[in-house]
Amino acid sequence: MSPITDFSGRKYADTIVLFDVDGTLTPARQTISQEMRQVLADLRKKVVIGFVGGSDLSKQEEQLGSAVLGDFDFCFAENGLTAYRLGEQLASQSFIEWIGEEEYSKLVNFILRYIADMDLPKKRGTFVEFRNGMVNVSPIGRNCTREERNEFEKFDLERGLRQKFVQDLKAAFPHLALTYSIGGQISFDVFPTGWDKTYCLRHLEQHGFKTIHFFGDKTFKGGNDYEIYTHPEVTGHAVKTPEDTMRLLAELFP
Ligand code: M1P
Repeated sequence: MSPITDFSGRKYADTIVLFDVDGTLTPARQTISQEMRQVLADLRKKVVIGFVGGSDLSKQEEQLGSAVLGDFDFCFAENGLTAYRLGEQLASQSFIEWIGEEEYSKLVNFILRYIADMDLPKKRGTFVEFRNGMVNVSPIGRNCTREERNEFEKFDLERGLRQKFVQDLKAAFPHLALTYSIGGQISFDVFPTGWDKTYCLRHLEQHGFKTIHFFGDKTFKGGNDYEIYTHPEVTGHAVKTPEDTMRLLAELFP
């Protein structure tokens, strides 16, 4: 285990604080406030900080700022399947290598046919977003407007369309060890079982942190923060909003 030499200037160099993004650092798919930026900059003088989100890095750059790789010590996009430490990319695995082209093709064909048969008030574009560590599936399509996004979320909450979609995928592909995670408003993520947010902890092993804090808003069973929030090596904190996060941080790290 190598010592935490790069973080030795911090007051608690053996403590890392990880944050979910949507609902924890920012409102869902929106940008970080100036107040939160300042809170994180002050926190970084005391501890090592990182974020772990389900989205890909480009969306996190939109939300947390284009300088995100410099503002956080660890950046974990796609649950840590795309990972950076002090701005340098870390080696990782990929979804397509794991699943193989043949099975992927069957999976994506099923998804596209399923969406074609869905009766929705609106459909837009980008129904499947292919990422390094997962695929993201959206019945309305990822390039809907913010208003359409909010409408779909409400429509889905009333009907459980994504829940049913996930059940049907599980039934159609029982031989694939896949996890389906509904972490946002309009979509769900599909990734190999075990590649949830706990995946990012693999990148921390060599650093020997004594305390790993995690803040998230979807910490309930079935939420995409649940696994890391309940991990035995992690001290989990459940929050409801970014304001909640700031309040808790002030209590924990005065
Ligand atoms: O970070 C939570 C989720 O954010 C987005 O979800 P949606 O677009 O449905 O609101 C996606 O990037 C998703 O992958 C991610 O898990």
